[in-house]
Amino acid sequence: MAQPQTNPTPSSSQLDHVAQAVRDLLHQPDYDDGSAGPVLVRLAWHSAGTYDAASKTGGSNGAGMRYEKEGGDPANAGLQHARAFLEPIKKKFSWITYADLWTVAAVVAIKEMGGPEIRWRGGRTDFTDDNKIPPRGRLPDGAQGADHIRHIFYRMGFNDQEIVALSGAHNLGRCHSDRSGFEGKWVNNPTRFSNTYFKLLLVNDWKKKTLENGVEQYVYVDEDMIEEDEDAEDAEEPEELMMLPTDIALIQDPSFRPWVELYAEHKDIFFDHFAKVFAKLLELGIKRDRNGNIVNEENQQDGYKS
Ligand code: DDH
Repeated sequence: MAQPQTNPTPSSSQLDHVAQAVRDLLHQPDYDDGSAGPVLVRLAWHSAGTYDAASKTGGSNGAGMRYEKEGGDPANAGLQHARAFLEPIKKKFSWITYADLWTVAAVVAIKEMGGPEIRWRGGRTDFTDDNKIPPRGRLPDGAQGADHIRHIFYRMGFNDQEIVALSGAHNLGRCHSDRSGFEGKWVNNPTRFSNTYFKLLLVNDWKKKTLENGVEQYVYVDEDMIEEDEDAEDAEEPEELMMLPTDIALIQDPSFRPWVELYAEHKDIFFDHFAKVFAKLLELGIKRDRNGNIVNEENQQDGYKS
């Protein structure tokens, strides 16, 4: 029987260099809210979120988004920006695989944006063709509700608590009408990792709004903020905050909601749970031997018949 392939995890001094290079590129004054961080986090999440526990397919190994089959999935629209941000690092440190780079970049970005320290393990390999890329349609659709969220995340092996904790990543970044069709940010400071998303979910009166493109989302305008701003001479108009239908499902569902309440009240618990569940996310689809090296098993070598 052929020996399984392994790719040793990078040494800590090698990783320090990569981590520093990621920190150095986060500040992007001309991009979105001034940081590459949020889109890097989304890249890591989408690279792992294709996992299917039943067939043990998909997951963070392979960096399949380099191929049209996965990179061209409408669910991944916009993530080419994240990949382009990281390309110079890949060029400089050619020993790191894309799959490791995409996942470690998110961990570095989260920490740098004020989030928790997340355990990261390397050794992922990159696919050399698109045979092992799973079918499209495995990532969540923001227009749907609690049943859909469970269908998608139970498939990956997450429970309700883990789903809510992971969703706290929407403290970061924004929606772009030319990517997902949704528009706007969830919190006022979208480049600072925090539990504000959960607080806003609970305190605000979210109203359904249909955008010009026909997409429905929820919005809230802080009336107090407008009044204060009217007194100020050169007040900028406050930007409407938004929630996806899937975000609102977290406060409507009786099993999700207690976790939203807990995380809104206890930032430390949220950080602890988020760190654990994000580490778990990044390990989806990965099997390690007793030295921690990733074993590329026979079944992962099999291609998909498409
Ligand atoms: Fe998300 N997310 N996400 N998300 N997500 C979007 C942006 C970002 C859903 C839909 C969207 C997670 C879960 C869900 C981030 C991280 C995470 C956008 C906007 C949509 C739509 C894309 C665009 O227009 O650019 C849905 C649905 C779910 C769900 O059902 C639970 C999870 C689990 C994470 C994570 O990281 C753990 C981040 C960060 C962004 C901001 C990206 C950016 O460019 O800014």
